[in-house]
Amino acid sequence: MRKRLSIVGVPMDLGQMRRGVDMGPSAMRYADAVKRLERLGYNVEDLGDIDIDLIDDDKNVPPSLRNLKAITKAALKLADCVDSIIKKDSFPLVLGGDHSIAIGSLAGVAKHFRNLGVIWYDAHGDLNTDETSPSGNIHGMPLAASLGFGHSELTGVGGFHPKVKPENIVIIGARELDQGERDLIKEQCIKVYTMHEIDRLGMTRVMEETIDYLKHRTDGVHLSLDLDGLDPHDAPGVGTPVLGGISYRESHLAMEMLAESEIITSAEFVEVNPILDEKNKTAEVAVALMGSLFGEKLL
Ligand code: 4U7
Ligand code: MN
Ligand code: MN
Ligand code: MN
Repeated sequence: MRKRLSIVGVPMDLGQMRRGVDMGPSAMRYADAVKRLERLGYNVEDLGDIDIDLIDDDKNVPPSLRNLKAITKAALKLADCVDSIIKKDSFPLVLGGDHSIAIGSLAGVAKHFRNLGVIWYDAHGDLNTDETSPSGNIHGMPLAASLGFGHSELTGVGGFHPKVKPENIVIIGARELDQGERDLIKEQCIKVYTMHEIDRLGMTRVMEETIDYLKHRTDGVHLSLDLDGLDPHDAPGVGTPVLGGISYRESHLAMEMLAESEIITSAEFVEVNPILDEKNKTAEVAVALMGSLFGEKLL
């Protein structure tokens, strides 16, 4: 991993219905993200937050794509920001915000890798389109959009698509998938470790296989970590909690193995909602996991 690290916050809450997730970046900063990473020897710059403009959807935007205009605009800004971070040879670390921001992160990162890999650590697949989404919430669509499926304004961010090929994706922690998402996973042969595989194989084997799989076929890997991938007992401050998730310890192990593998070239931590949290627990968990991802060790 590079020794320079650039943090950018994206106070976005328009990709879903529960207010408060726009305060995620502040909560992770309050949990001392910057100090924690500096202690590991990184040269950390905090670029602050991207401005999110409220743009009313015009009459052409269907209710199945709530806040399409504002989300697209934020994605363009974030893509530019991530692009310039990589250009100056720093590691982009994006703090969310709801998961719709991944459309921008991936658009920025994908400009730099011909064969980008993506680890999607999440209870959900985020593989809906406006045609399959049961909610119309764009935070359930970013992985589909990055594959080139869905509305052209979302897939076209950055002026090219797809950002990632289906065979370069690994989803870890899935336990709630909509029918359209299941169909897309099968049709596109996307590799998924559901909670069943995590229980059965153990996190060690899941991460060994994931790293081995991505190492050989990609030239960079983006980690998109939705805090709802963790069990709500360990990460209660999320908008769409699902029981039976990945534990705090398993998540540390996963991050430690990624650190050792040195395959990760960009990362984002999303869906931290301080209003739904217990004290600042979920932000603290996110920052602790960042520590492990960037090489923190006890001895
Ligand atoms: B998250 C959902 F229907 N699939 O599309 C949807 F269950 O970024 C949830 O992973 C999406 O938190 C969750 O609205 C998006 C729903
Ligand atoms: Mn999720
Ligand atoms: Mn998600
Ligand atoms: Mn969520």
